[in-house]
Amino acid sequence: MKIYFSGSIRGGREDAELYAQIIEELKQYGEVLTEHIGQMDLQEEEITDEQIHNQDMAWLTASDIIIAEVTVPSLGVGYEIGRGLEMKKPIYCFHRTEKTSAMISGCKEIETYKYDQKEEIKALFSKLFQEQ
Ligand code: 6IA
Repeated sequence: MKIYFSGSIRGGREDAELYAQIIEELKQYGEVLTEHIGQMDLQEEEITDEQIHNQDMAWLTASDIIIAEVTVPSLGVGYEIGRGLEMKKPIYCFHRTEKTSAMISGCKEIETYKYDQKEEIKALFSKLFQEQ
């Protein structure tokens, strides 16, 4: 199972540590293609935006499932969700805020969950990966 985890980078890194914990949790269910999203010390200089886009699109295409933490609003995460939908990938979005964008929670093809504690997200992963 190839998992594409999506989380904010230039949209804001306040949840980076949480992303790292989510990625660790996801690793028991498959290969996480986007482990760098949890890195605390991202060095962006050595790679162009075009290379980032093309590499991420290749990983998105190769993935079996997309998991996005959408609490911190990010253009890139929204873009990946939209492109993933076009590719008919199963998409699961998680947020801690009361609401997320209506374009995410209002889309029938996306499963959106509100959670408070990271233990809840672990239980949700266990359930959703059993269904895959
Ligand atoms: O608009 P944002 O930057 O917040 O978009 C975040 C999303 O876009 C993430 O889910 C990533 O998949 C993707 N993304 C944005 N920037 C990068 C990136 N930067 N590397 C990989 N994916 C990215 C360079 C960091 C690298 C040198 C470790």
